[in-house]
Amino acid sequence: MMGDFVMVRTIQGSLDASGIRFAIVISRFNMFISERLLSGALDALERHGAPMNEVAVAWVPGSFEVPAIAHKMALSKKFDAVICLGTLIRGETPHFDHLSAAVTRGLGGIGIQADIPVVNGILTCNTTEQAIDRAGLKTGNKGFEAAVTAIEMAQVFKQL
Ligand code: INI
Repeated sequence: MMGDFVMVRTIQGSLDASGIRFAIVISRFNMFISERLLSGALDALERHGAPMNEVAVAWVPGSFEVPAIAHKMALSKKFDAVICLGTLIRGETPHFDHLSAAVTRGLGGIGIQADIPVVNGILTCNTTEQAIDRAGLKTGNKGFEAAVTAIEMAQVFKQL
């Protein structure tokens, strides 16, 4: 019963982005889709009150390069959260499985090591159509969702 636990301290993040400094790392590969993820992320930050003049956007060639720059930005102390965006599409490379595993593992490690939230907004899709659907068509915009996750996580970090 919920009432049995009234004395616990609940830690949970609000979706208030005011005063939070965000970095975005984005891959240029599959730019047509990734730029829509960026629009979604910026839209989410602005609508939740983030100081937009403090948002930094770093472009890298491909998703494989995202973790290295995310790591640098996370360690710089200039940001409170890092949002990583990119688009990996299986149809276009036999390296898809290696690339997506390396990127996912890389980002997970950075977040834990750097002690600020590092959010994985990199699409891993089987087809271009699936990627388009996740970048603002049928299934929302994963860039927007990644930014909202970063806001919530930054707020959780603030409480700890
Ligand atoms: N990078 C992507 O971001 N998405 C892809 O779909 C992709 N494909 O298909 O190969 C891709 N490859 C480039 C890779 O991320 C690196 O930039 C490259 O291997 C150089 O390190």
